[in-house]
Amino acid sequence: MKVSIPGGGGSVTGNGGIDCPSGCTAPYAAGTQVTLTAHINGGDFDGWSGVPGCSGGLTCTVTMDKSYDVTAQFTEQVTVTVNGNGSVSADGGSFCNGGQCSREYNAGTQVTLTAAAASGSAFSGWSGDCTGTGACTVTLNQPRNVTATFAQQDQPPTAKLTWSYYKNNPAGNGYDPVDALLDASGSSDTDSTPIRDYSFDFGDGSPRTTPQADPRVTHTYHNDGTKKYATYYATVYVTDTAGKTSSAQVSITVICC
Ligand SMILES: [Ca+2]
Repeated sequence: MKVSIPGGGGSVTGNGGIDCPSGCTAPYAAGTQVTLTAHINGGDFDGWSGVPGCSGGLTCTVTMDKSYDVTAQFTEQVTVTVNGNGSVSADGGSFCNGGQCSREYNAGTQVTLTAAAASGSAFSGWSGDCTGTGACTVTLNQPRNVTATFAQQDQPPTAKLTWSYYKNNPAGNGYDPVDALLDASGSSDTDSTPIRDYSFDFGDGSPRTTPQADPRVTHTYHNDGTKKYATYYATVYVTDTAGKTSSAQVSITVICC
């Protein structure tokens, strides 16, 4: 009697000395009845081959009327967990688009898992039975658990700019000079790279401010008298800690004289 366990995934014992994988062959006198028992290790049992009358049960009884080559096929499960926005394919086919997914294979099968990030996300890497960020190949000689983690990619801030008078204008609102408070405090950036600083271009030829943490700045606008209405476009540049910038603009009109 010879027992084979292709790919592992369990063991087989039997009366008369069979204890596979350590002892997979044993001699028997003709006519002996041998009962083989499959012992699962984590996965499942697919079945016996080589003995007429034995199929998927965990035990197989053979009467030794000749030599027997018995194969015990176990299965093992691979479980994939997807953290974040992305998917994992197995050997090129769809496998897991989120949450947790499991699949069973014949023990010993090699499965190659590939991660794909969704738009706006990036693949951070594998954990569990794989590491790194490349393809993940697992050999199913035992149950395998793999987690694919996807992180939201850095997004630029959302810039917002408003303006108001920061002191009463004696000439009346809109008339030269306009003492403007430019306020970008409504800007936002809620990802892992928040807003770092603000820089203002007043739009009247004066130099752009150096980046500052304060989202607000004051500036006095004038009308040089060449036309009744002088309109300026003030711009704020909002930059996050990853260096991504976005901008917003307001217009400020100064009435002459
Ligand atoms: Ca950001």
